[in-house]
Amino acid sequence: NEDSYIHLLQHVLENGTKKEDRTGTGTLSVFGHQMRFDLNEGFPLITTKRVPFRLVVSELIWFIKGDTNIRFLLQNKNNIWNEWAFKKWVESSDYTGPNMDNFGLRAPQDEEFNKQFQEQMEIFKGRILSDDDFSDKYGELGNVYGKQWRQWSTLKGDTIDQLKEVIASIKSNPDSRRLIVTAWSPEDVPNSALPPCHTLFQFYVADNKLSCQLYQRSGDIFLGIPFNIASYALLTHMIAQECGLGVGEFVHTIGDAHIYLNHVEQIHTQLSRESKALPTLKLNPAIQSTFDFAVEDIELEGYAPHPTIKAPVAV
Ligand code: THF
Repeated sequence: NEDSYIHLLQHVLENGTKKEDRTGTGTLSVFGHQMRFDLNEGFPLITTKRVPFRLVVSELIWFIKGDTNIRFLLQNKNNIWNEWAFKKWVESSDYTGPNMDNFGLRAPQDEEFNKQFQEQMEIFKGRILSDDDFSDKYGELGNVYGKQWRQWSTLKGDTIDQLKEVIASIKSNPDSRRLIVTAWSPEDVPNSALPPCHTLFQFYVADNKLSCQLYQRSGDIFLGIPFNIASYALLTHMIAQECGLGVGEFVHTIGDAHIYLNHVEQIHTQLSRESKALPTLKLNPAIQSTFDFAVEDIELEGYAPHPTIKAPVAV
């Protein structure tokens, strides 16, 4: 069940320290927190609000493909990475529309500005989808997860497919203590718009079951964390199916675990709700490789959550 997530919400509301952040929104924050989810007890998708699972699926498939351009996400009606690409666009010299400085802070507070922002965002999305040159230039997020997982650049100038190698190692040497994929590259940090939040993950095999632990350096507890739990749980199921293993636990370790101050009201609503039974994941059993899953091969059964709770994303 989702008790460990509910406990995290309560814990940070009660014990979090007020802390300013990069986005200027302000947070309540704790340092160093761990949650465990037994993947045999059901699929850990939060039920006290609706989490849009189809967005989790298309984002994970995007990572697994090694894709770093938001065009694929937009083709799947997934808008969760738009703000980061849009930011690059409106800060570029090619952009000539109305001033969009600090759009993330201004849009939720200023209705007039929000209208302009939505308008510019629609134009931007349209161009990403229809104009190849534009999308190559402004849809590209650079060294984000897809790149680091599948095409890690080495000093020598070649690339390492970390995800492929870790899956091969799970099969050939399941007792290994080196079943690691890292997204954190110190070399890239200074010129990256958003250095990876999911810094490193490790697999572990015991009793023919595959477990996964994620070290997340920074976690947006209300918006991001429910996605992140579902995403790594799904990845673990996919790799377990390929390797002929059962699933064990997903262990989620977070560095700076924070609640944005403009999410506090929403969290009170969420905490007033009773959690429901977790859904069950159904993967198409015919898929033999993690790299072959498409959106339609992944389904949930029995997901009957409480209604959506809207909240602004800090950029
Ligand atoms: N930055 C911040 N501030 N929070 C994050 O969660 C976050 N991510 C990714 C990168 N930077 C981040 C992007 N992932 C949503 C969910 C995940 C995101 C970004 C946004 C979000 O807004 N979810 C809404 C639904 C959105 C929709 O329906 O389109 C929700 O209600 O869950 C951490 O991985």
